[in-house]
Amino acid sequence: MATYKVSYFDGKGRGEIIRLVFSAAGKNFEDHRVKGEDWPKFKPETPLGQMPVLTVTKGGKKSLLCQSGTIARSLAREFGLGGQGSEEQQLVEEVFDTVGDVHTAAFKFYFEKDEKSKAAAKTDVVDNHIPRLGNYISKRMKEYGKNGFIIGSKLSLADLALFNIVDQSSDMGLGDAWAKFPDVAAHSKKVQGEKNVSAYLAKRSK
Ligand SMILES: N[C@@H](CCC(=O)N[C@@H](CS)C(=O)NCC(=O)O)C(=O)O
Repeated sequence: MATYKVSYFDGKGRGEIIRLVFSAAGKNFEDHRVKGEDWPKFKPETPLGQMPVLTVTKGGKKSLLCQSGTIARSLAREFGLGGQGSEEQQLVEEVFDTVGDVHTAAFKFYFEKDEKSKAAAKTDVVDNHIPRLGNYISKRMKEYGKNGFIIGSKLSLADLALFNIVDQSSDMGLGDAWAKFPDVAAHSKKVQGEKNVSAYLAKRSK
C-alpha cells in the first residue's frame, strides 16, 4: 500500500487542492507544512525547486512528484473523484482547467506589488475572470450536473476546484465578486456540507 506526504507552505495556495482531494476521498496523507526558513534546504531535493510536492512511498520506493494540477488530477482519478466515464472525465478536467485560469489571475493580483498593476489585475479578475467562470459553471451544472454537483451526480475534482477558488479568492478580498452568482454560492455551501470535506475544514490549519 502506498503512503502519501503533501509538502507545501503553511497556506492554501497551490497545495490546497491536493489536500482537498485526499480529504474528500477519505484517504490518509501527511500534511507536511514547510516553514519559510526550512524551504531553502528542502528546495534542491524537489524535482522543480517548487512546491507542492507529493511524496509517494510504495514497496520501499520513494517518488517525489510535482505540478499541483497533475497531482490533483491523477489522485482524483485514482480515488474515484475524476468523473465516471470518458465524457464526465473530460468535463471534470475542463472545469478544473477553467478554474485554474482564474486561480492564476487571482494570484497575479494578490502577489502584485506595484499599486497600479495590482488595481488593473483586480479589475481583470473581478470584471472578466470571475463572471466568465460564474456563468460557465451555471451552464455546465444545468447541462451535466445532478444533485447540486457541477458534473455528474457525485462529488468530483470539479466541485473541489470551484469550492477552492471561491474560498481562496474570498481570502484575497475578492469575495464580493461572487455575489452575482447564486449557483456558485449554493454550490460552495453544498461542498462544505459533504461529510469528509466538512471534517477536513473543521480541523484544517487557519
Ligand atoms: N505550476 C506549479 C507552480 C508551483 C509554484 O509556483 N510554487 C511556488 C509556491 S505557489 C513555489 O514553490 N515557490 C517557491 C520557490 O519557487 O522557491 C504548480 O502548480 O505546482
